[in-house]
Amino acid sequence: MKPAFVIIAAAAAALLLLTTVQAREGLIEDGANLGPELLPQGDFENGEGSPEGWDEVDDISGYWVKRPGGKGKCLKFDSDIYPKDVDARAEEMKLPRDKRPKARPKTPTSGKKYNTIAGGRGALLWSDYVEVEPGATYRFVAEVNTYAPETKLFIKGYTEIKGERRIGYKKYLKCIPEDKNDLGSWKFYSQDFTVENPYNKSMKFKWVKVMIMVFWPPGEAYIDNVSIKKVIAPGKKEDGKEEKTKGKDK
Ligand SMILES: [Ca+2]
Repeated sequence: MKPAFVIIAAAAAALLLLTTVQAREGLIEDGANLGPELLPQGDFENGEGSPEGWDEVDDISGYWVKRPGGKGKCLKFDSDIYPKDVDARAEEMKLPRDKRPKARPKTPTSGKKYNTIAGGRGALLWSDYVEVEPGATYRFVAEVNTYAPETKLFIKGYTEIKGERRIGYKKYLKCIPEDKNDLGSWKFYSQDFTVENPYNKSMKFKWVKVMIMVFWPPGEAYIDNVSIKKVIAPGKKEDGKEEKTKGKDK
């Protein structure tokens, strides 16, 4: 029996060897048979002060705002901030909402700005756990409007080791328009992912979380309509049974 950390380290190493699937731009309507939405708060419409289904926004690097140029709400991120401002706010975020002071304005940034969060950890926000079926394939979609920074939406897969949930899988969707003229307009990005370790199929990933990371170059980006849906094999229904009209196609 290998210690858990050896298994996790081996999984991480194995996954680094995998070829990253190129993210595709445009709303994907390629005829794939998709299951129901698994990330119900990916539209950021519901909540009180902060969207449901996600960690609380800190109102300095992440905000819950009206969607620019459209109906409803979305997330806004700012990566042009010094880490000390984000850290100070993180301390205040430990207080309950009704005892928490309002976020102070950020310190103006200057110079090459490599020392902002854009050049380091990025502006971050995590979703709650989403249950997944080990080994199944999912379609991950996000709508992003960036004015400068590249955004990565990570899928982090969790496995259970001795009753604890541990990350053993990660993959990301890269969101930045190829054409710089598209900065400042909404675009869909999509990628399919299978939460498994191809070198250790016995490792079962039962949950994922989405981690949004907005980083370089320093600036603002908006995010809406994050979605995770199961990709169902052609001719199969959600319950895995054959569709009668399609016949047997094993
Ligand atoms: Ca929305």
